Amino acid sequence: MPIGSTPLPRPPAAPPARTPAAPSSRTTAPAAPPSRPGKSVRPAARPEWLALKTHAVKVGPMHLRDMFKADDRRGSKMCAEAMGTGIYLDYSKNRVTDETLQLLFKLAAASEVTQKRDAMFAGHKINTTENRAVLHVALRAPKTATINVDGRNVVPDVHAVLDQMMAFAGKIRSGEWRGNSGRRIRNVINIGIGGSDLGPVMACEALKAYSQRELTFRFISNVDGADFHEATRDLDPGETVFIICSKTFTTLETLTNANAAKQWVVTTMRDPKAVAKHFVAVSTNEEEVKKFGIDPANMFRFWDWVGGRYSMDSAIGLSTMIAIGPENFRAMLAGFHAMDNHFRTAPAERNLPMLMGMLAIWNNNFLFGAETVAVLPYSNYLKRFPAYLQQLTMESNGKHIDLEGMPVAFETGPIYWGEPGTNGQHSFYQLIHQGTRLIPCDLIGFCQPVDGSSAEQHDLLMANLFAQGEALAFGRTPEQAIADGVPAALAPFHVCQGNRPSNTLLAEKLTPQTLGALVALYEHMVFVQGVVWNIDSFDQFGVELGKHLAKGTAAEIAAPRAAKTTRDSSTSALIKRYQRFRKAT
Ligand code: G6Q
Repeated sequence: MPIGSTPLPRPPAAPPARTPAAPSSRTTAPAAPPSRPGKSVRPAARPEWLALKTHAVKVGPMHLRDMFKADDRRGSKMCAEAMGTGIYLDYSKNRVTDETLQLLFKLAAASEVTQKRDAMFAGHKINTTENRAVLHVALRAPKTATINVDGRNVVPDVHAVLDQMMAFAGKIRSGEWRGNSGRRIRNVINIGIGGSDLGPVMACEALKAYSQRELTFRFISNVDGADFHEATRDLDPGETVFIICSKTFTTLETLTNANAAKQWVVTTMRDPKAVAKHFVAVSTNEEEVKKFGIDPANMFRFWDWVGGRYSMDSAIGLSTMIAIGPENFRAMLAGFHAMDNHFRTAPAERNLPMLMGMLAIWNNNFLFGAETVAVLPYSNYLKRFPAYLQQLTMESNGKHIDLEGMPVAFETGPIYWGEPGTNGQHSFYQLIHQGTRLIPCDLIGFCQPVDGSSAEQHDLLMANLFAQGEALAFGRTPEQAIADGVPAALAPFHVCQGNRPSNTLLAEKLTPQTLGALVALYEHMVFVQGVVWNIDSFDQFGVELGKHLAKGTAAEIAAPRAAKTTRDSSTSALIKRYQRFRKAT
């Protein structure tokens, strides 16, 4: 499909047969999806959805070049700042008109985004498939707030855990906490996976400049023993503390790595009691923590109303707090909270999560059927941010069943991916500029560098960000190419069609506060999308299926080669071949 010219809107998807999807026997989903009598919401059948479909036919042929020419204030009009967070969004390089925005806001209103947002903040059980409240916003609520779940105010519990974390982090940072042989702790290793890993990994990298540099931070997630080996091979267990992060404390990868760590510590130090000084846990499951041998006094709690991918500001962030210190951690929470307040109170047209959520829906469902979004942070410290966002967005909104238990009639969660600029410019940006696919981009930049990097070097970094946004939107015409000295015969190869949409997020500086606000922005953007698509953004039965399957397969690998299998012929042949060669080596 030619991107720069006239992409036809996708033909409306055939309405699916409204038969309930068969519940998977492997998940813990309730057999019958939660029904909401009298509320059969079918987003694609809403008049507001259909109005956007019609409108897309009109906007499809328009080029950003003409939109900017027609209104020289577009760049200063189509922008918004989330007050109190320092985050500024320029969305003018999206292929939208004022009318598009109005229609998108009407769709949001018809989908009851604000009512559902308020229900989330009030602690209602909006994660209906798991019958849970969704209260990551309580993790950053001030002490004075009241948020009830099942009649109990959870805010004091949150602050009690924060105090416990602060005390422990302070002891590690000051050297007061000693290892079993009396030596100071110099290495902190987080063992966890998915939501119990990606947030701390990203935050520790993003805020490295604020961290206590004498401490080494490492993260072990993969069940591949190489991950454990590489993280520990040059460390002294006597100077190492392990934080075992697992909401359930039953996750195969985490427990396997935690046991490997226990063995490493106990055998090297020749003392089973060493566990007490070298292991702490972050979990909701006290019983399993105790079974592992960790004293519950060294356990940091969180709650079932915190989803794994929404947990980096809970006790799961303990490694982050040790790295950057309690004060900086509090500043990060304040950033999250400032964005929560903005999301709760700003009108739609100035509300960043609402704008980004609805614009992504426009790109995904109406104008282009854009299948992916590239996240391009112009900050090397944010190099793990795209990976973090992949989980946040794709685990939340990668759903094909709506809240009524019916298949959806449209595309849901786009694929998020990315790399920091300027590195990506020297590889995959080619496809974004001149390929056949439409890839909306989020460009993220900061006005000031964090570390000792020179102002000149930072100017160059930001010049690249601005230039890329411009090139994506306006491209390069054959005339411009020829004027730049390209021979006429080669001009077509140098043409960039432009008309590639992008958001630019600009903040003053990458501080703990800014990082918190940035993460909360994407959390709430995901929420807005999930509400409009009428899906449960807070369950993850697909991920759980993987956990379940791996256990059965591991048992089969351990069984004798001749053992009977119930598996398909491909999987069973692969297992047998693996068993043969595994033995041979
Ligand atoms: C996140 C997911 C998933 C989860 C991991 C680890 O939202 O549910 O990524 O965080 O599977 O689970 P545990 O914390 O229970 O070990």
